[in-house]
Amino acid sequence: MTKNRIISGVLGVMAGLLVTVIFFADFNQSDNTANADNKSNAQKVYVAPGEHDDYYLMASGGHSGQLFVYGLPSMRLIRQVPVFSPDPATGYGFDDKTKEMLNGYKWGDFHHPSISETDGEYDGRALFATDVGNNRAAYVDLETFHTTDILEIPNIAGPHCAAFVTPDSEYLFLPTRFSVPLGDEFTGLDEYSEKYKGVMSAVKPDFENNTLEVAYQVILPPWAYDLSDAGKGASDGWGFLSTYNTEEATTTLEINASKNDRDYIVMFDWEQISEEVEAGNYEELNGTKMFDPIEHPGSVYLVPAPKSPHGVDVTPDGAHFIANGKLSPTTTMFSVEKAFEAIKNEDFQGEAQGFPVLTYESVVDKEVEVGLGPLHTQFDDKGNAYTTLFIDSQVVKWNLESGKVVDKEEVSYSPGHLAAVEGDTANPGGNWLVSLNKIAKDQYLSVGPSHPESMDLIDISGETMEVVGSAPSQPEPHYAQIINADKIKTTEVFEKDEGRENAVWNKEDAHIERDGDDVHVYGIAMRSQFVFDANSESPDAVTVKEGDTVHFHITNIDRDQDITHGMGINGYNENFEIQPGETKTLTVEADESGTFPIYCTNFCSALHQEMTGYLLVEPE
Ligand code: CUK
Ligand code: CUA
Repeated sequence: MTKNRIISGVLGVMAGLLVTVIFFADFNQSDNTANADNKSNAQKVYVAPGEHDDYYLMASGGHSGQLFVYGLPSMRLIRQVPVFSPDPATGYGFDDKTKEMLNGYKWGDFHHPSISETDGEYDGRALFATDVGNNRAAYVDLETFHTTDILEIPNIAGPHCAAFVTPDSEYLFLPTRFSVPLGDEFTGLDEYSEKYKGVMSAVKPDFENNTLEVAYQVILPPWAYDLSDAGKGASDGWGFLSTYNTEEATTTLEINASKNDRDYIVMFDWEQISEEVEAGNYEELNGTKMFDPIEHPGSVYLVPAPKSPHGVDVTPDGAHFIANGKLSPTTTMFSVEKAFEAIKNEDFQGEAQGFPVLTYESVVDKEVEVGLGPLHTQFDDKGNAYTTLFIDSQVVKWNLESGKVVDKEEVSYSPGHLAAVEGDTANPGGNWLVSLNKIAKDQYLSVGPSHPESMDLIDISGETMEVVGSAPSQPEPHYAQIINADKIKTTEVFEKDEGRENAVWNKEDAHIERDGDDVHVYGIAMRSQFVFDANSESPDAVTVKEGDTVHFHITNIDRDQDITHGMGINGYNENFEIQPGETKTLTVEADESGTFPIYCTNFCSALHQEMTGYLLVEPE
């Protein structure tokens, strides 16, 4: 290149730079305001690498059966916690304990997370999950983010529990979407109205042992119980359920369950019911205490609500409950005080399936014209409600006092639930709201005919709402709860418990015991080796005979934060992780002779690749 050409080249670059500078100067000037806004929105949601989000968003994973944990406001997916379905990444459902917990189930349909509460506020101890698909409830310990118990519940079908833990976590109530015949005898659909029942379960959490048990069940009419919420404050001791199909249709529900102008909100006095059950007013059915409120009246009342209501939500002070009629353009706000008054005055318009129906007029406070397809409502700290409009693809903000719509915000698209910061508690945060949209359409890079769901992050700190962020999610969050991060106190490593069953804490103690055809391996995992038998020439090999059953009891003796080991057996269809300080047992059948490499599946050190061993199965 000649000197001249270099100079002209430099000049060309300078000219280019000048154009660039002028272009940007111009852009900055002409679009100053929009630019500043964009910047502040970006700043609002930006959480720098290494910094932590302010909130956890705990989203149900729908028919994945898992819990999705996001950070807010960054909307980063932090973890998927397996609850109702197996998970190869962690070996959930593979090792003996979780395999027994899952009991063969391949899927679950988790709609509504419910964080435990004290005084009507999230306390960060546990999260409860319910499985609409297979009639289970689960306890997720929020110290470890591990599912510690799964309860299979008899006599019910489709526990579609909403965020419905009572204010001091006395009970988790599980009303059901599907009515089924009571008892074990076959009953055809022709006897639906008489013999089918919607059974609601009261499940009691045990915070000492991180477990759940059925306390009792309540017989309700054969309707679909959709959502529910616990009373608090003014309505403490009561629960509220929305219903549809009070038509009692058994076929083509889309048409036949939408005929009535009004279905019911069920109000029930769970404190009274609990006392009655305590006093012995129940019958046993399949091992549970079954309470019949028809036999023992005075605890269940019906309030007419338009029209096939979906969500029912109690205001933070507990003085009102709000029903969203999915086929009505209004949401209806009812007064708890008026309802109590109407019950006292027996202001009944008649009865349905033997239960007294209060007159609509005696309980209604106001109808709010929100828009099309209202589904769910949350609250802020300034007396406002936020309701999703499925058909309009909007979130509407309205004032509880005036009943006036304050603002509407477009979301993308078709929102189901929404979650505000602690927005279903006695003390909502009032700064963020996430719209859980059912349909993402064109929001993200296309991945073919089916798209992820979408979640829009909305700033609700001002008078008007603004979408400031968005994140995709896997199928299919229904509800989510947002909890202050400082309420969650996680375990750093599992305690070194010398007395723990099957645990070995020194590699010198690793050994193998044979008991007939059962071989018990008491081994350790540490950076960067497995030791199964300290006295063997190949301490990282396990030799057994074809036909043996091998129980790997493995303790991760690395008690440093985040040093997790995994143990995969090549060709064996088995893998599980062992977190720092944890002991797990995996049982496999050595039913074919051969050589099966064992290797660590979690990258744990520079010599992770060396962390291998063998399962040697000798022919018979
Ligand atoms: S349901 Cu899914 S959008 Cu199961 Cu809470 Cu309303
Ligand atoms: Cu242990 Cu990789």
